[in-house]
This record gives sequence, C-alpha cells and structure tokens, in this order.
Amino acid sequence: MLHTYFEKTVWIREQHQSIWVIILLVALTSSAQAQTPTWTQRASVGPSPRDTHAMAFDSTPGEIILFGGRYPANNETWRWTGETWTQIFTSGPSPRYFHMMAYDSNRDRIVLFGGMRDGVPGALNDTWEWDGTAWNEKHPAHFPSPRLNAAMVFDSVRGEVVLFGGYDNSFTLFDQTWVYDGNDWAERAVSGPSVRQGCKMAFDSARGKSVLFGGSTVVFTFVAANDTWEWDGTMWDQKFPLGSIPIARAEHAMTYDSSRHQTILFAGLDESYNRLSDAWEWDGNRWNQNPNSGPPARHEHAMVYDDSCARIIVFGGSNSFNGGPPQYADTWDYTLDADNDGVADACDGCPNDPNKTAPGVCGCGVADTIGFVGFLPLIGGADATGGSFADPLRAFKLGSTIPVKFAASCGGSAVLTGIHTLQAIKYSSAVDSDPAIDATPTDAATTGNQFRLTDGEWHFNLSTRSGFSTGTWKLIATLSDGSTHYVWITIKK
Ligand SMILES: [Ca+2]
Ligand SMILES: [Ca+2]
Repeated sequence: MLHTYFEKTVWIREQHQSIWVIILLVALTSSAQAQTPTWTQRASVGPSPRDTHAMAFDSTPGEIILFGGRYPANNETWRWTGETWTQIFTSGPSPRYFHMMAYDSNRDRIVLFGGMRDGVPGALNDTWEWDGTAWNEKHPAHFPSPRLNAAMVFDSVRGEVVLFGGYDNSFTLFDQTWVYDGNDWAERAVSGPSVRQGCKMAFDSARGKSVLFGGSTVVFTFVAANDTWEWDGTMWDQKFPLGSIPIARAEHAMTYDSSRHQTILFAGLDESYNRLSDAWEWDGNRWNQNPNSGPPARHEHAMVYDDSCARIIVFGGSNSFNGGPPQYADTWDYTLDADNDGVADACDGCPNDPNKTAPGVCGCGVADTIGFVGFLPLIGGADATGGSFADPLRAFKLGSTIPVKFAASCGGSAVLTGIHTLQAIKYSSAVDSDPAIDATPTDAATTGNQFRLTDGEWHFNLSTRSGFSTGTWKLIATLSDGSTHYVWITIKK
C-alpha cells in the first residue's frame, strides 16, 4: 500500500513537473516573441556626416570610440558615453576610411588596422591601439599587407583579433584570415569564404564563433554574397540557415548582442545598388528579420553593441549608391524597450513605466508627487497645513520642543523613503521675512534638519532653545519631491 502510494505520488509529481515545464516553455516562447528590439533616434549633435568610419565599444569605462571616415579622410576620435558625443582631441592614426576596429576585452584595448588614405597608393597596414586615453602605434614583427574594407572582430574565447578579406592598392581581393594576439599578427592557413570586401563579422561570445555574412566578391562591378560563415578559431564552417536569409549585400554592419545572444545585421547595399534598411538577427541556426522600422536606408555605416545598457548603437553611413554624400550624422539605438520611452530596459529603472526611468520617491508606476496629508497634532489638527501670519495655528513657549509631524503618501501608499527637511523663518510682518534657518532637532535620530520616520509618520522635534526668539514663525517642510508645505506658529515668552 505504501509502495503504491509512493509510486503514485512520484507519478503525480512528475506530471506536475512536466506541466510546469510546458507552462514555463510557453511563457518563455511568448515573452521572447513579445520582446522585439525597437529603434530610437538619439543625439542629433555629434560627428559630422560621414561613412566608412569605424566604431568599437570599450567596456572599461563603458563608452564607444569612433574613428575616421570620409570625405575627405579624417582622423577624428569621438567618444559616445550613452547620451552624448564628445570629440577627443588627440594624435593617433593618420586620416583614413575603410579601416577596421575591434575591442580586445582581455587587454582592454581597441585595435585599429589599415584602411585607406586620400591619395595614391591609398591602402594602409599599420596597427594601432586605443588604451582609453591615447592611441599607440604598435610595431608587430608580422602584419598583413596593406588592405581596406576587410572585416575584423575580437574573439574573446581565443583572445585574438580576427581579420578577414578586404582588398589592396592593385584591387586584389583577399580571402586571408589573420589573427592578432596583442603582440603579433599571424596568417591562418585555412580555406573558408571566397575572396571579398565589404563583408562584416560579429563575435558570438556565447557560442564562441565569429559570424561572417555577405560582402562583395569583386571590387568595381558589384557582385554581392549572402552566405553565412562561422570561424571557431581553427576553421571556417559554412552555415546553411533554416528559413529566410537576408538578401545579398555588402557594406552592411554587424554586431553581437550578448544579452540576447543574437548576432545583429543592419542595412547595406544590394546588387542593384539599393540602400537597405532591414535588420536581421542570427541565432546560430536561423536569420530572423525584425519587423520594426528604424533608421533610413544606408550603407557604410558603423554599428556596435553597448553592453552597459544592452543596446546597439548605429552612427552615420551613406545614402549614395557609390558611397559618400549624402551621408548621415544620426545616432540610433536598437534595444529592448518594453515601455517604449526611449530608454533601454537594461538602463531603465522603471522598465514598465513610460513616465519614469527611476523609482524615485514614489516607486515605478506612480507619479513622483508626494501627497502631503497635512501637519498632524500637536501642530494644527488633521489637515491643517498653513494658518497665516495674522492667525498662526498654535503658540509655543520659547525654549520648548515643538513636535512637528506630517504624513505623506504616493498613489495611496504611505511614503516611507526620502529625505524631508525643515526650515524656520521669523516674520516681523506679513511680507517682511528673515532668511530661513535650518531647523535643529532635539534628538540625534536624524542628521542636519531631516525628519525621521516613526510608525509611518515623519517626525521632527524642533528645539526652540537656540536661534529662536519670540514672534511669528513660519515652519517650512521641504519634501523629497521638492514640494514645500508650511505652518505658522507663534513663539511666546
Ligand atoms: Ca524603457
Ligand atoms: Ca521607463
């Protein structure tokens, strides 16, 4: 009997577990479907319109560094701190465009390689590193020949920068794979994607793969690709995605969203020279198109993931079929924003309250206005908040302690947080006032002139032993939402 009971109990428990697993899976699936990143345009002041610039996210201290671009080739360094662009006036790499940048998170260095300068021959092959404050040129023993418009990422599993493709001064296209470990460059003798330029890569840190998509397989006439490849540090593996695939393109942008484990692809130029504006996400098996509209169509833009706020930032690009003007100078982010208030969920202190980005005094979902219930006895009766100069609410003896109390609420709930302060002003007439003095409590329960919370009420035992004199006084409580409330009293001998 016990045996049967035990078996039945286990069976019931297993059934319950299965049901819970199914419910959990359904919940996860529907929340994943509901959680689609949206686009928001950010600052309109920043770098001038440009394309073929490069960006990388420096996770210490958490900022994006932008370098270069055209026309003409420039050597500007800009910093994006999440809200604003600031130019950093510093020496560094020569003016260039079509260069490559990637952030080495192990060494906390942004690596820059090659690109194109104005003039002939244009292709470059110098290696630079940004250490957070300055550019330093590196002189590795080995390095790729001059090239531009290659793809470059940092493989944080192997601890090396990976460079693929590009072309040189004689318009030779490459299918070489190079790696840089912070000390030296080495070419990997491997076969993989065909020769190409304008291809892009992103490093999927969860799966340990550098993902490559598309590019143009010739320099002048435009033959774009839409193949997907992955580099695991040793070999290239062509992927054959399930479902839809982004159309063939080059000069798009890719980055990896490490919070959502998706490789993001945005925009580019198709074989008919159309600028594109579609966004796709690669999960390792499938490309899924994001239906939300965003920045206008473009190519030769830069895009990078900002892990301080779990968002992707896009800057600039070209709306001309062959690059160059008209160019963009707009900044966009792409992120989960459940309440659509323009602040990424990861940095929104109230991710489901479109009116607030921090809990404030009243908490999320409640306006940050404190309902002042009124000064409580002994001062003046339940809702007495004022009185007047001519008719003070109460009289107190000089040298006594005045118990100032009030209750406050946010959206019907008592306010149990915040810093509320008390000041006193002596009036010699209804209009003539002395400066306010910070009131002093008689006990040490608060610092300065702050109220203390006791049983859901805010208390201040005001000493009238020093600083006070006989006459009419106005006691002013300033609440943490900035609102002020006052009560008139008389001090007598
Ligand atoms: Ca938000
Ligand atoms: Ca919000």
